[in-house]
Amino acid sequence: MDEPAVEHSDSLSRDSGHFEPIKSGVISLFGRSNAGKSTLLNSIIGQKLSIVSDKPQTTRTRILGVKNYQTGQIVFVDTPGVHKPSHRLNVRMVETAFSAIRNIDLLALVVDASRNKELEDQEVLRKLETVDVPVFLILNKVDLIKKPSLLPIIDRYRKSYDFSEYVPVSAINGLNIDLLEKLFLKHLPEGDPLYPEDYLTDQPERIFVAEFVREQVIRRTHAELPFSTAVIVDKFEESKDDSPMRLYCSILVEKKSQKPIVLGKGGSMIRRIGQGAREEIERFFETRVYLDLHVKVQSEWRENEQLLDELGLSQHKS
Ligand SMILES: Nc1nc2c(ncn2[C@@H]2O[C@H](COP(=O)(O)OP(=O)(O)OP(=O)(O)O)[C@@H](O)[C@H]2O)c(=O)[nH]1
Ligand SMILES: [Mg+2]
Repeated sequence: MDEPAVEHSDSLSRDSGHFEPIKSGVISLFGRSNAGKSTLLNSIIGQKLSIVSDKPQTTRTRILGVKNYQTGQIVFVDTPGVHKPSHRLNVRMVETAFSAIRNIDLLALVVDASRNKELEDQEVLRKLETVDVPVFLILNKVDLIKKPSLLPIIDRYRKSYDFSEYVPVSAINGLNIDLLEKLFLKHLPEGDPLYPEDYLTDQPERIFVAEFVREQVIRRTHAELPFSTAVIVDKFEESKDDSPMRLYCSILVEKKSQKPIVLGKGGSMIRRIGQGAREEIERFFETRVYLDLHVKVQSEWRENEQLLDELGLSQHKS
């Protein structure tokens, strides 16, 4: 969190000689898979809280990130992408996304402006009819399109829903992110911060470890593997004195035939996965890490309700 923390005794803040009200609220980043919701969360927070990949269905749970501003606090909620569910895992993911648009103060619909297939967004657009807070349309990935093509896209979305703001951004290179945050604050209600000023997220440390490993598997594998992999942290030992943090994880795959793919020739793939994940984990915890990875076959884990619970893929009914 790079912005100065909120400091106030009433609900006003002094900013360059005039008073501005202190704003506070929860904003959900909602939309189809791969639109760039997690990239946007990370860009706003200034730190990687949510894993990102070029494959759809990367985010599986609700991920919270809190940011303090001079004039308020925003609680951002990254959500799984809306898609057609094929397994119990995916049903839970979509339910989580739909429940995350309840009890919030502002909804940010994130779309991939470079795909320009707003018909694909019909299901998410229909959901907006049930929302009674301001809704922004965030047109992401504008670095991939030519400027003149933007207005017709905005016009088409405007016909589907009367959004409070239309904001073209590039989550990957930071274009218009400052503007977006200012607009968020403008539309949020006045109120006290919901969390203490040093609070970043509600996600347990173990989950970050599992997610950074899963991110490497998703990025380095293809076909069904990115979708059918889960990661469990079997043992988590904090670093003491000079010793590194010691982490032992299992990578679950669904089929025997997938195990040698994750291991790679002579173990080359799992070494690369381990190295990539270790770098992310070290950056996140700012400490040295020893990471031990195993691959386990757990058939049909995506249908196993108990295992889904254990993986923290909780059920959220909308
Ligand atoms: N060119 C470009 N690519 C982007 C931008 N934002 C995100 N991406 C890429 O889009 C892909 C998907 O990004 P994510 O942030 O994982 O998308 P998501 O909406 O969280 O996806 P799910 O979690 O699967 O719903 C990744 O390859 C990102 O690098 C952007 O502004 N410009
Ligand atoms: Mg995501």
